[in-house]
Amino acid sequence: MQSSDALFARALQLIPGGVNSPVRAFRSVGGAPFFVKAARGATLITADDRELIDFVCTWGPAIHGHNHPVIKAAIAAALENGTSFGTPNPYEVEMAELIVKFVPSIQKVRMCNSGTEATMSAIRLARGFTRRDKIIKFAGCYHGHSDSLLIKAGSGALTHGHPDSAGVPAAFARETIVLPYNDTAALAAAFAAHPGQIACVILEAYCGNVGVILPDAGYLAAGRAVTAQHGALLIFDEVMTGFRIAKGGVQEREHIVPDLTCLGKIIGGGLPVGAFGGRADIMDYLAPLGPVYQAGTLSGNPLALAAGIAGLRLLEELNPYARLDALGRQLRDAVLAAARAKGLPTQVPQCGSMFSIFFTATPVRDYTTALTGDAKLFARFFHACLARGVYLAPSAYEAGFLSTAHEGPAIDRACEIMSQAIAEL
Ligand code: HOZ
Repeated sequence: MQSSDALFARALQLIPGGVNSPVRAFRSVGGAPFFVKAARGATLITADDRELIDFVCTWGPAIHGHNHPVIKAAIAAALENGTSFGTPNPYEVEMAELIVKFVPSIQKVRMCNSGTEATMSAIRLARGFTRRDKIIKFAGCYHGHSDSLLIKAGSGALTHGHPDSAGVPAAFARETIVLPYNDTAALAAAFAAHPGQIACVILEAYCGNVGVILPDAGYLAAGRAVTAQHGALLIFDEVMTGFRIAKGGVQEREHIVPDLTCLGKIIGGGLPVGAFGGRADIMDYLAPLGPVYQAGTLSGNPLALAAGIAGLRLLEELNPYARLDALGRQLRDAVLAAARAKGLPTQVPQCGSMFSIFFTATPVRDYTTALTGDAKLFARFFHACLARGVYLAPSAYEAGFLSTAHEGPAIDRACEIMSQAIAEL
């Protein structure tokens, strides 16, 4: 196999930036991305035969680690019967039953192919149901790359300096109201300023795309109350947090009942999947029952759903959330201890198997405070970790993810490496 450098040189000729999603590029940390030829458990094996302890976990889906034998076997079994039918298949019913069982706010669900499709479709459904056009999102929250949502967006849009993407018509952007996260007064003021015009509020209940940011006590409940009061829908984007923070996602942990929920990542077991669901009366506005159109040739794909169902059943069987939280706390404590020893002001927001590392003295509670993190120092930390065998997301504004496969030697070694990397900064 060619080296990562040789493969990247070829990719640069034919693929914009050499990557099929900007978050994979190393432009904000410097250097060039490595290519991966295989992944097992907590480990990536690069084209250059390096073994890296992976905290990207394919950007969230790999909660059981890479290439889990149960998921692999489920895909192989499904493959025996074909790859796509273009008609309903039994996996779709089983997946819907599992989602509805674990996420009680979801009474009906529609499968699609990515988190972007899920959020885009949920927004259209909210607009169709309420017959209103405006939506509210929060600065730094990233909900995929549809036009209405690429405004003050996090993730790669922020990492690469384009939180307001070019190509989004001004007329679309005008319908998106952007507010600071964790600011209840701003939310109430926006509803007061646009009476009867706001279709929905969409948020990452726990932010993961500007780094991890957790809601202040009472913030989500205030969001639920103000949307209900004004006849707007509350949409939780749980593409990252669904089945990761708890089986029922953030909404289970925080006891909030949103009107619609967007899912993805874990429910595909590593294959491309998205889903959105919620109150039956709202979901029944979708075609063919209702006037809101949404569709997809590969939606409910048997391979993807077989993988996702196997992953969800494993979560049901193992209930690994306390173990994952212990791993997250071990990592957070190690990083904070090393930073303290170095005299380096550092924040490590962590919840369960999600974490971020911000080099700042300012507690991070929204987009503005996230930007106080020293991105140049993060880049040095990133490379110091990578040189020693730990792969973090190549951005100061992404979440890190843990899997059950990190338990044992991988987490111990990673904590040691991250501590050394901090000492060297
Ligand atoms: N939500 C993921 C990153 N924050 C998406 C990964 C991607 O854009 O490729």
